[in-house]
Amino acid sequence: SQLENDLRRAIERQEFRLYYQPIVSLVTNKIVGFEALVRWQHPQRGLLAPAEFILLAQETGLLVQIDWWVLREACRQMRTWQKQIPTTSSLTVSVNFCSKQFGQSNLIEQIDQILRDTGLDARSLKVEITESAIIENAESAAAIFSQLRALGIQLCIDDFGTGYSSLSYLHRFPVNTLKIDRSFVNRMSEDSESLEIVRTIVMLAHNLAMDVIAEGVEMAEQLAKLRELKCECGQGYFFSRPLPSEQAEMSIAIEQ
Ligand code: G
Ligand code: G
Ligand code: MN
Ligand code: NA
Repeated sequence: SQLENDLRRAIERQEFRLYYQPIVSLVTNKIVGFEALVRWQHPQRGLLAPAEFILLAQETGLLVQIDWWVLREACRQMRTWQKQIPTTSSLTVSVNFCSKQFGQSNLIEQIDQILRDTGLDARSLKVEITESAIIENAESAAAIFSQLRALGIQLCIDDFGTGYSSLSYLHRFPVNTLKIDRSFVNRMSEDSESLEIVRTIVMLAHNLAMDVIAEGVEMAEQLAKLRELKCECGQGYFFSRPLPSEQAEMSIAIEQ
């Protein structure tokens, strides 16, 4: 297809952009990090969200290349902010890994190289991986997690609660954070079952010494409930949409 040809060229032509969505502490109300989210600045179609090209990128095998670019750019950007704005040294940047990238045999070497090239401290990097990507790499996942943790990188399970999660092995993974899928957060104000699911995920995380990010926080009621449940962090339109880098930078600069 035309879009597939365009996608192949988009990498060489550097048409991808990163947007940064703030992750906010529900205790201090301050930004503790950003999730880097890819966009495609298509020469004719304009700025495309991942929904419009991620599946195609996955099917054509191009998503791995895109994700490596995303990792490098996110690390470079965070390092730049840390040099410019002293208070950002404790911020993390979260990057999504697709299943195929997570399973690559030279994963650790490539990440280590990017950290050295960009000068970013491994502790400032957080890798987000979905439950389904873990299942698809079931045999190697525990070893990969351990190696990433040994480097100092933080680990987050994304969209938690939606995948086919095997709670029985969650405790064997050295994961730092569970990110509650936004579908539960969306419904938690009206729907008592969703509220109970959120409560249960928070308890599970805390019992396993993990912290929690609630995704898709849009309303003050949700925020109040999440605070009550002792959920550590929130992410969503209530706080901020994903922002271009200049605006993300302003949002941290004004917090100083
Ligand atoms: O950015 P949005 O707001 O539209 O993202 C939609 C979906 O695309 C999310 O599930 C998100 O995890 C995924 N996504 C966004 N950026 C990346 C990326 O750089 N790599 C991968 N693999 N997925 C991404
Ligand atoms: O899980 P992914 O990595 O799937 O999550 C990021 C996605 O969630 C992006 O598409 C982002 O634009 C979207 N998102 C972030 N905050 C909100 C929100 O408050 N509401 C909704 N509906 N989507 C959100
Ligand atoms: Mn994510
Ligand atoms: Na998510």
